[in-house]
Amino acid sequence: MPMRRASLSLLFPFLLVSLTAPEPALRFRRYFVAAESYESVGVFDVDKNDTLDIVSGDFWYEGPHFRQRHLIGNEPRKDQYFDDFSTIPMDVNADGRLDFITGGWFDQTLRWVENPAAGNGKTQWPLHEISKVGNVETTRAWDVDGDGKLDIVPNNPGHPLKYLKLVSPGKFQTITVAPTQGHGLGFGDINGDGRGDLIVSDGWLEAPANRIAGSWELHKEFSLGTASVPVIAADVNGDKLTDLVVGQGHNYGLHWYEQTKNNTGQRSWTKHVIDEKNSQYHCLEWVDITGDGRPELVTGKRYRAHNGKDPGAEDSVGLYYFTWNAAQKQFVKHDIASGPAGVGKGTGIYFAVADLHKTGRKDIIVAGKDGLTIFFNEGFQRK
Ligand SMILES: [Ca+2]
Ligand SMILES: [Ca+2]
Ligand SMILES: [Ca+2]
Ligand SMILES: [Ca+2]
Repeated sequence: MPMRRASLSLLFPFLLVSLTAPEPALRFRRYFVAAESYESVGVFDVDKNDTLDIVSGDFWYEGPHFRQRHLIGNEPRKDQYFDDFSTIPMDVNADGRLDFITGGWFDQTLRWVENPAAGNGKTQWPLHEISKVGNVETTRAWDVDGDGKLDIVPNNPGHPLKYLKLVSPGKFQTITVAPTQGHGLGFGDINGDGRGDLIVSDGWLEAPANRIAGSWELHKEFSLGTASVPVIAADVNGDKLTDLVVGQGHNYGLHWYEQTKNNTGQRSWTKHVIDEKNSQYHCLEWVDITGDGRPELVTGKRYRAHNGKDPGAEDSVGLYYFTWNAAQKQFVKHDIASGPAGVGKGTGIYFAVADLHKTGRKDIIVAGKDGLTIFFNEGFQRK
């Protein structure tokens, strides 16, 4: 009924504007890679030919098409999982080829997997045990001691909190930070003294001046529950105070905690809802995918995080990005792939964001018990 629509827009021009000018959304092209059920994926140039490759579980996939795949090893299945909960690229043996760091809940071991010098896909990758650290929920890499090099920080619920520093090729030093920790882990400078602090489920640990020999003071200023890995530490609202973005790894909810300080310097935290419609926000990334120079939040629901036993396990799965609306002081949710399992895409426990084809736009690479998929970032939709 074109006549009727025309007269409505004459009467209410603002109505037409508000309906036809939503916040622009990125378009993603979905690209199937493999029907594997590893939950972690990393991106790096395995064979040093200047194309980025994908590494997930027992396979690596040659860029730029990711159709040629090569066997890395034969990790045995543990219950319904593989003991492979991170894919952190790091040249551990200093031979100029990137290896990766992983570890698992069941074997309680961190290990590095050596990218072999010869073979280019014909040789399996040697496994090296780093340390028996306790059940590994997942692992992240941050420069904890501030020397400009990444350290390895496993989340070991119920076990001591520590970071591992690569001190010489193949050799790590373990520095214990706290006697125990819960589910969830983050890193960032909470108190603005220039030193990155560690965030655990029941508070934050203040980095001492000497981050190797000093003691880390726990400030129990919040309780995050069964929190995501990572917990994001970033200044969400632009007031120069570091805030937190926290997913519930095994329950419903995604929140941000606003840091405020009163005039005596007393810190407090205000919890704000980002999204309570989904559960199993286990893995979050804070990265600029829109290309405006400011980071967005990329996350989603992990498919079968606890093999169907978590609240919301029967719900649709999804991968999303959230932009910050400064005027309304809230996050805006954008779908990348949501819907019933098999239609939407779960996020796994460790996903990667990388510009795979040098387009200048960052793509999202997601593993999980519902397969390995790339979402190529095609920029903003043209209307
Ligand atoms: Ca390559
Ligand atoms: Ca190496
Ligand atoms: Ca600090
Ligand atoms: Ca802030």
